[in-house]
Amino acid sequence: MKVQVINGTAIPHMPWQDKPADCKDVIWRYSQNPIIARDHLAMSNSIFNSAVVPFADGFAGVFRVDDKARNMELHAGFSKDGLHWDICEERIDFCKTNPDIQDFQYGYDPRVCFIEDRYYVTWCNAIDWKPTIGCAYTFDFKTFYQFENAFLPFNRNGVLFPRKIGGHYMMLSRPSDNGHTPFGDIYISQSPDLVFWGKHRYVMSPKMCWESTKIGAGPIPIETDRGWLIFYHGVLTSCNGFVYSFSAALLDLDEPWKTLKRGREYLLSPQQPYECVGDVPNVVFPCASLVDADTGRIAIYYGCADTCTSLCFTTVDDVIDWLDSHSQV
Ligand code: BMA
Repeated sequence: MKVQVINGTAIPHMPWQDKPADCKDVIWRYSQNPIIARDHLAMSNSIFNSAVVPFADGFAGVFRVDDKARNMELHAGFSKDGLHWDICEERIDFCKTNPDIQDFQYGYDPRVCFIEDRYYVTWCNAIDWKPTIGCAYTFDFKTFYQFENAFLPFNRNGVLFPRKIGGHYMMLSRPSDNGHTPFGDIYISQSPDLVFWGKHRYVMSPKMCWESTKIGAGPIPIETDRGWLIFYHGVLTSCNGFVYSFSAALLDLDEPWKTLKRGREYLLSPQQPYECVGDVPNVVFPCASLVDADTGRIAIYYGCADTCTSLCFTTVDDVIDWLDSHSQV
């Protein structure tokens, strides 16, 4: 490995696949995609845009499950191999850490971040049916403790960093509107305690055609000796609607509002049938990237066409080599 992963863990139990000999891209898809079908649960309309982490001797996750009444819910799940998932039939019933926390209205696009001693979940949560960033923590993926929303509406794509930086917790987010938001930049906010957020800084705006409508942070940033490696989605508006692709960037380790490198092109765009056809066509939406600290291999879980969940692979060296030759900041 040329680039070192910092503060990572080994994930030998992920069923890694090597890059196929005929693959010309930096990211390659798992050969049996999608790994979670829309009807995985009897009650599910779709399962997508979900977050997975290494847990105990396997994996755990928080899944976006839209039910057949088209409510948007969050469900916990467990897996030994990262491919075959036992997803709970019942949605997560959050324990409120403060009685004033409003009852769950909807939740979607979760991310899971291990910080210090527990797993934090951030998701798009409604206040009075207006989206912002909901926050909870769990130790076991059975009991989830909901605490204060990070921001006022409207906001989406809240993504925590896995450690404090300069004495503060950090969160990327994407201020938005109450609809399908035809704009969007990534910002970063800082907090001493994960409750009070401030010192907001601008990070990135849409730049290239593939992301010209809006961008939003994806999985939890990966710490490397070159900077924080992030994957982020970008949206193009075509004559037939939005097209969601994703790419990568490197942020400064100490001042992560500074973008060091940023992909000129997408790394993955909707091209396979399960990415192009579904409830919302032409969407790939990454919410988790698991990195094997020993080898630098990366597994990315991504939602497909707002319908099912897939897996793809790359390596830290491959992505950073590509950023070194394909960057436009
Ligand atoms: C975004 C979110 C995502 C979804 C995407 C495409 O605004 O709602 O959950 O995948 O739109 O529909």
